[in-house]
This record gives sequence, structure tokens and C-alpha cells, in this order.
Amino acid sequence: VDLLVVCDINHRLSASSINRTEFPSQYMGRWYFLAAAAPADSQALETFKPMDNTAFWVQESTENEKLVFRANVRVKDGSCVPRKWIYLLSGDSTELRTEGHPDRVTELFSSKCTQCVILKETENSISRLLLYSRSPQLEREFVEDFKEKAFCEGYKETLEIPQKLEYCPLDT
Ligand code: GYM
Repeated sequence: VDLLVVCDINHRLSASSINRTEFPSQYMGRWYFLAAAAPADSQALETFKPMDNTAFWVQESTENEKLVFRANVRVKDGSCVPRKWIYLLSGDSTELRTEGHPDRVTELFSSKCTQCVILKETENSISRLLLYSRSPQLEREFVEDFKEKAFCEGYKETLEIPQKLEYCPLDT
């Protein structure tokens, strides 16, 4: 963020508009990864730098309290790298755990963009914010709002996902 941001209450991360009654059904289906933020010099964004774009597909598992997250990452060299994670739901909470990553906690926050969600991933005191949208294109004000919120929460390094190449096919 290279402009002056006066941080105020509107920049705080909030989960207040997350519909807990519908949870998690409102998050099923297709998502696009648009931006990420991390503390300066944390290296937490390095993993995303070779990426051109990533589409996600979220579905209920046949097992209770589990969700299947599939992704197909378009790498800048043109290749497609499919990925899959199992997320574990915990009772009434909107907090998620990742199978195979016992120290990773994922929290959900709302975005100014109503068709978006912000995820906060924390693992061993390192955390980062991730912005996902139902649409691959987002108005500038929503990307800027994400960056301002991130900046004001101490995540001073941000990365926008370039999306210069086509999306890789997503098997559903
Ligand atoms: O390829 C790197 C990737 O972005 C790393 O991030 C993750 O592995 C987190 C999974 C992202 C899931 C995106 C789906 C959109 C959010 C839906 C929220 C679901 C809550 C039940």
C-alpha cells in the first residue's frame, strides 16, 4: 500500500456478516484466489509467487464434519498443478482445521465485497490473509479494501494474483 491509510474501525477484520446458520453450505462450489497478505519479511507469500492463478472447488465430504477443497494452480510456466485438502469442521465454530496439518488454523472473515471471503491462516505463529471471490474479476475498490484491512492488521506485504493465463480445468 503506497498511499496514506488512516486505520480505523472500518479496517478491522470482522466475522460479523458470516451467516453461521447456513454455515458451511454458503461456501460450497467454485472460488477464485485473488490476493494475499502477510507480515513484512515473513516469507509467507513466497509459495504464491510462482503462481499465475488458482481456482478452487469446495464440496461436502461423504464423511461428517469434513470438507473437500480441490484446487488447480496455473503456474507461471504454464503448467497445471492440482491440489487437494481435507478441512475439518469443529462443531458450532466457523474455524477450520486442515487434515495433516495439526498446527494450522483457518479463520473466516467477511469482506467489503459480498461475494468474497477472507481467510486467515495461522501456523506456528506465522499468519497470512487470503482473499477469495466467486468471480475472477473484482472491482478495484474491493482489492484495495482488502489491502487496507491487511495493512491495518499488520500484514504489510501484499500480493495480487496475476491471472494473466487461462484457468486450469477443475474436475468436480
Ligand atoms: O494454492 C495455495 C492456496 O491458496 C493456499 O490456500 C489454501 O490452501 C487455503 C484454501 C483456500 C480455499 C479457498 C476457497 C474459498 C473459501 C471458502 C471458505 C470455506 C469455508 C467453509
